[in-house]
Amino acid sequence: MVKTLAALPDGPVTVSGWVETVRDQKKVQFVILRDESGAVQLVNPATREVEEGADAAASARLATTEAISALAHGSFITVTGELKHDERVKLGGLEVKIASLDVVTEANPETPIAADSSLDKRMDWRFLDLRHPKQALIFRIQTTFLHALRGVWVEKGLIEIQTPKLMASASESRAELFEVEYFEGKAYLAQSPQFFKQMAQAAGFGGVFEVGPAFRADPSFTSRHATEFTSIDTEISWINSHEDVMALHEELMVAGFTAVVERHGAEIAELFGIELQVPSRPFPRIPLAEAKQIVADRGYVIPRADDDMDPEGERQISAYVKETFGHDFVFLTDYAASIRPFYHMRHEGDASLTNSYDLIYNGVEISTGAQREHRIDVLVEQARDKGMDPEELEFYLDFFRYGVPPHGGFGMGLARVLMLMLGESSIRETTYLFRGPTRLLP
Ligand code: AMO
Repeated sequence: MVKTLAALPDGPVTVSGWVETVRDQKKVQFVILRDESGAVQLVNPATREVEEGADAAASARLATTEAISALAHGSFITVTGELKHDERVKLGGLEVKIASLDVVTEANPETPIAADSSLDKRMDWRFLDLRHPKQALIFRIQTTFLHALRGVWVEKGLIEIQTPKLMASASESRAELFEVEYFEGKAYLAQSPQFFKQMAQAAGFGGVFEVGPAFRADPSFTSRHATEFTSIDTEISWINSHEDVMALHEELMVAGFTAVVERHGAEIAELFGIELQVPSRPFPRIPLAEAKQIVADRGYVIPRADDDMDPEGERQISAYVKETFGHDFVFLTDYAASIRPFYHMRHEGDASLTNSYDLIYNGVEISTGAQREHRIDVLVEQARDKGMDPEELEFYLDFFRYGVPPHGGFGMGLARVLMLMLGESSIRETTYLFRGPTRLLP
């Protein structure tokens, strides 16, 4: 349970927490004790020796002094004493004069990580790394953000689903597929809930959401890729185009950012040095072809032969949007069919373009969304177009053979949103336990 140190009244208290620092002076000892709600300064007038035959109280004071001198950073202790609110005390203005002290669990005296340890080393010792208030704040923000999104979904009557993570087929590109032994056969780890969230539209649910794990066998070591990540997914029926999906997407982001700014704005400013702003609606929208032209005009030509934005292109278009519209978000729309999955609906009258978008935030893609193709004959054709065997997709294609409304949705990487919101350099910082090509521990 989360306690609040600051809310304790003056007077006798018992407090528990981790030893952050010990200042062992000749006449007085100071300990900074921290729990999940903050810090308190413990003070103990030192008793360095007692005369032979001294009373039990004097011996106890000596024992407490010696215990404090021997305290290792990170030990978990419980202290009883007198609490006093005193503004002069740094780190929260709380001081407890120690009456008794109990070392509940002692920490090894050598701390394996320090403030300047490498990210990799910190990840090896993630539980110690997470003790820093800045790290814990990331996950408080995540809690607030997701809670606000859920508020919007629930208010609108969407249904929460949990889709299976063991699948018989790929749900995105076959290139990034984890294969696992499954009794006598094979199974695949879900790359996204794509097919199952669409199934809910065929089932007549109207609208669904899921916050759950997604797996990608991506061997890259970038700051934005993990082999397992938390995906925020939603899918809604009765849409006219991807515009309706973008409108919901904006509403969710505004709700999430509003809650985070209201609840954590001051702490974010203090610990991350960022004045987080709630984005204004509508977010700017730029068709991809136009965005590429803008980026080229700024002197950056996307080197890849295909039609996608690359990371530098994303940074450039974000810089342009910030300069031109003062906005941190931009929807890039109307991606070429050649670089989109078979299930994206194509433009009426121009099959080379799709009713789709990516949401870019502070220079990085955080989301992909689209209207889906719901006409079975067109869908089968588009699958064939992508070199896929419709027979392998029978279970999915069946959804479209018994009546399905026009629908669409998006998937968004949770750790990427937090990374960009807090100006962090990698999703390793904003993932509770990161998984990458060479990391399966802890
Ligand atoms: P996409 O493959 O673009 O689309 O993924 C959606 C979002 O998920 C996040 N993401 C990742 N995050 C960390 N590590 C990865 N390896 C990784 N891969 C993707 C990104 C990305 O924008 N089914 C579609 C979505 C939809 O159309 O509804 C999909 O999965 O933030």
